[in-house]
Amino acid sequence: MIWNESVECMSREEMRKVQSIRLKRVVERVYHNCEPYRKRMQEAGVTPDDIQSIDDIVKLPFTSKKDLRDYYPFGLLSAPMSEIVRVHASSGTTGKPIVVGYTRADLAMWAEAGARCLTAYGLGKNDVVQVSYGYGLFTGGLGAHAAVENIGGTVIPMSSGNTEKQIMLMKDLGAKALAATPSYALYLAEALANSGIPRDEFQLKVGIFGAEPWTEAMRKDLEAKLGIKAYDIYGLTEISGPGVGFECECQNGTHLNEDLFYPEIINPETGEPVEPGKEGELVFTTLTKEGMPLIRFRTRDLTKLIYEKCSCGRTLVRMGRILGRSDDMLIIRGVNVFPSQVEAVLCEQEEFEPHFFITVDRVNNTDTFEIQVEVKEAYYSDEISKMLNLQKKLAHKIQSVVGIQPAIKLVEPRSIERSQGKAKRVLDKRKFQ
Ligand code: DLL
Repeated sequence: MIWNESVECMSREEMRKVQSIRLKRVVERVYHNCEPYRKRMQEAGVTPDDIQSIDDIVKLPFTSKKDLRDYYPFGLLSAPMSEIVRVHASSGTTGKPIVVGYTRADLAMWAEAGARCLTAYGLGKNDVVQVSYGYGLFTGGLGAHAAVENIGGTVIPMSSGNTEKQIMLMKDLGAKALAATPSYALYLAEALANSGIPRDEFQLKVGIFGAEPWTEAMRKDLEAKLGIKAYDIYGLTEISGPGVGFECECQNGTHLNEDLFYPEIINPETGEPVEPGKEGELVFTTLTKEGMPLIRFRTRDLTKLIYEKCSCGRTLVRMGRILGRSDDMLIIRGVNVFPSQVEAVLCEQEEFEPHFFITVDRVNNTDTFEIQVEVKEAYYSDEISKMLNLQKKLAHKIQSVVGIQPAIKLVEPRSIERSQGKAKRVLDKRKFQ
């Protein structure tokens, strides 16, 4: 099933027409209604008249996270406050959050994007969906919630936390799908196993996982532990929230709702477009938003775009898995390391749980790289030699993937703090020096 076939299966030519019309409209909107955008365009010597088709997008200046902070809270709105019916915010690593305002039409557009996702996961009006993303300023809870209502499904607005109750309601209310971060889903999987309730008392079949990078290996792990099919959902507060992109049954990349959010991939160093199919930084222009449209917003997410038609019939462009944000990337002794690489190794090793914590520091002018890893119950032992062997094996494996050797610290099962939202897996002490 496809929610909006006329759009999701549109020919490339038609899609470009839609994108061109919408781009012109949104550029007019920000130029006339948002001072910082007008100034920025004037400085770049561009006027709305210079934008005649989607190809002209490269003439427009970028927007960055810093702009959202500089114009905190409402400086980038392109609609009067009287039109704004909701705000969401994303907490940055430092200082003030980023605040986004939505008009009624923005919320409807977002719910449309979400409905396309859920339909692609095979869900419909007869299905119960447990939304275990946090409700509140975070877009996960309310975003997924609106999507379920839009397809006519039944939403359990659980939010995150209260794990025992999550399990009870999942069973009692017959949830077919669970929407959560992959790390929280992992936690729920553990809790489910420990509950002793037989799996066949649950109706759960579908996982709707996103809000943080996760690997193919983690997908397999979650699918095996929960007995479900796990789908990716992608999104970010600045652009709307969950539903910017979704996987279809082919699971061969994440389709982007490109009639609503126009994607580009640029070289993060130069800002120039990369060759088609190459990896780089994902940039979005919101094509229909009214409250806070963003032009060429630099996400810092690293991925690539795939334009070949998907076997599901959708023509919506796909993006590859997100390796991580450029700001998640650690540079340790000159080597680029993504926490997702560590996750992938752990999921593939029988002896360990994919729960880990990386600590990076600088001692005597040299970077240190330590990873705490949980050993599975069955492999945890008091015998030092056994533990040393495991440690060596893992250090070696990680070195072969990331390029440098970590100091592995093996810890007892269930000793690393579980996450109920986005996992925090890194402490970079060098930042405080
Ligand atoms: O995480 C929105 C969301 C909620 C998406 C629920 C999916 C499900 P932010 O808090 O603003 O918004 O964080 C956005 O999270 O730029 C990516 O770095 C990361 N991210 C989101 N989805 C995925 C995904 C929400 N499926 C940032 N895979 C984005 C990898 C993801 N990274």
